[in-house]
Amino acid sequence: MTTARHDWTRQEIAALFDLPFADLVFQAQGVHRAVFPANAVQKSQLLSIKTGGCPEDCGYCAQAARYHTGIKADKLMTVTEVVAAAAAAKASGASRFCMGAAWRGPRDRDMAQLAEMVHGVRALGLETCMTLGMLSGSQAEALGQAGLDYYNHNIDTSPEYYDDVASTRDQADRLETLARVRDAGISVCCGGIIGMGESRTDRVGLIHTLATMVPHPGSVPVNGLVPIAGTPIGDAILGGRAPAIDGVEFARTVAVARITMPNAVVRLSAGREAMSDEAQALCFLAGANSIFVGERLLTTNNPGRDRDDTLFEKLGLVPMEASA
Ligand code: SAM
Ligand code: DTB
Ligand code: SF4
Repeated sequence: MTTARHDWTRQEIAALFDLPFADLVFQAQGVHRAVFPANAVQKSQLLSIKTGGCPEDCGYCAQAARYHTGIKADKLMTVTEVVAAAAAAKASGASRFCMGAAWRGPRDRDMAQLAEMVHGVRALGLETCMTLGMLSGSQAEALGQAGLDYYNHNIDTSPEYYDDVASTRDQADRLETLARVRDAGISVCCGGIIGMGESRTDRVGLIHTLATMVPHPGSVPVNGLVPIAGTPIGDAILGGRAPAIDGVEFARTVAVARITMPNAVVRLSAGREAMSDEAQALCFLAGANSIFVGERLLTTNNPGRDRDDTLFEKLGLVPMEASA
């Protein structure tokens, strides 16, 4: 652990983004090495425990019921199915297991089943994370009591751009859930998506919101947009009406997250399937130290074990052990 600042200004964050690339990455790598083992990258596995049919309108999401994306709605998986998937993930080398549900928020009557999933997955020695949408205070407490290590709830982008991304909720609603998660003693996993047509200023605003949280999120996912046909944002990118992700700009965002939130695990999350090995290597140099492994994220493809084993071998990376 190192002392972390919470008083970052937008100007300071913009100045980091503006640095020559090598200066930025050199600084990020220095911060990284002062806190984390240099070449260790955590392997996390995602499981969609409840897919599709979501009432929200997030403009990037394959699971929003209102967009025609070809994803069919499923009901909540059973505890046995989830624990079996977690055991398989552990056997293939994951040390963290993240369970995602396409809900605006869970129903109170689902909470007992969700708590059992946390118990079952933790008992395997895996670090646990859930992402279930908005939580009430009592729902957050129930998950905390079940021993959930992290709750993922992303702010996605800057406060100014958020209304262009989703209209069925405000970013302020997200911040309220995050406060409830903290109050329940659960570590916060919070980040955003790059490549949704946002500006550099929006990326500065995203990192500024995260880096001024007290405490910082323990875990910061930086997702590269996976453009989904049938969603407003995916169609804009696929149709060339908004710019696709630039690999160097993506690595800059990772570096700025690493420098401003030195103790956080920075996650190179969605979007790796479309990234070259070189682009991913830049992100590791910039301080990313966690990835999702396996062939699927929630509804989209991920590189899979063979490609990632080769990547780890090529770059001399080693898996990070579970801290749970
Ligand atoms: N429904 C819950 C919620 O929105 O909080 C949990 C699941 S939601 C799919 C989890 C996160 O995945 C979103 O907040 C978003 O940041 C990320 N995500 C979803 N679709 C994505 C996409 N097409 N590309 C990149 N990231 C995506
Ligand atoms: C996060 O920030 N990224 C993960 C996890 N949290 C839940 C989700 C990525 C989803 C990518 C699109 C999909 O597979 O549907
Ligand atoms: Fe629903 Fe989450 Fe997708 Fe938004 S990101 S539509 S809340 S599943």
